[in-house]
Amino acid sequence: MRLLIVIPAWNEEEALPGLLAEISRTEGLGGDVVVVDDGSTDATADVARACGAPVVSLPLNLGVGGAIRTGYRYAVREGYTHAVQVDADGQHRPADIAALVARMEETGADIVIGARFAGVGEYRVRGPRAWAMRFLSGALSRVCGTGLTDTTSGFKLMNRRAFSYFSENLPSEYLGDTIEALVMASKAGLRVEQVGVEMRERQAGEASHGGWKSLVQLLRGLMAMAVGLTRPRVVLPAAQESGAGRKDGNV
Ligand SMILES: Nc1nc2c(ncn2[C@@H]2O[C@H](COP(=O)(O)OP(=O)(O)OP(=O)(O)O)[C@@H](O)[C@H]2O)c(=O)[nH]1
Ligand SMILES: [Mg+2]
Repeated sequence: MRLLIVIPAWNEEEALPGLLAEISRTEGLGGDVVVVDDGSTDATADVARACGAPVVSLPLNLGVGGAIRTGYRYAVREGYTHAVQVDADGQHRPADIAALVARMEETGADIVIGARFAGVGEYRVRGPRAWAMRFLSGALSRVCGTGLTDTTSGFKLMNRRAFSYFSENLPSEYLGDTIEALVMASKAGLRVEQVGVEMRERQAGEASHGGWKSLVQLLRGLMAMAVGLTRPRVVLPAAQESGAGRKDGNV
């Protein structure tokens, strides 16, 4: 297994050093890191390089989906077999990557989501945001044919078959990298599973959501799902043909 930890980062100069230090302290992780600097206007790229992490810098802000897609292209080009997205703000615990890997090995899934609200951790959401998340989880569990509790989680492990597909197809629109991507996974015959993880509050910087904005988020989530459902089914090459070890293409 060659694991790449993809860290999308947009103006994360404050949180990034702590996360990178935590990754190097985490025993038995055995993965490489790439930071995708998503057109930051602060010192994100310099801070990451100073910590010794390779950085891919986007010339403009593409949004989380665009940043992750760049990371997957890097993973394809460099011949990684697995890629895991870990947010730069410190919400995801690097120590939990092992649980995602174990779940993938146990279930044979192509994608494993590190999920909140699955009986692990103290992360709680209340009010409209909780209703929106619960509704979307119920609907997407049906689409994906498996029980999902956290469909907007950005903590995801993919095997090469899955990240090769998303390296060319992951939408960069809002909720495209989470909700629509899960519908796309189902349409491409990729198996999705989840494992409960503890998720922290972001360690620095500002939160991007909250309160009644969540109802707007629900509507947008439903639209993202509807767009996903209009996509045609996709037949992906079998695992051994999905280009493992291939080293071409540009990031
Ligand atoms: N919001 C946002 N985040 C981006 C963008 N590009 C890359 N990212 C990174 O994507 C990750 C997820 O973004 P967050 O803003 O933390 O989204 P979130 O976890 O849903 O929301 P918070 O609770 O506010 O942390 C972080 O590591 C960001 O630095 C972008 O254009 N917008
Ligand atoms: Mg976050």
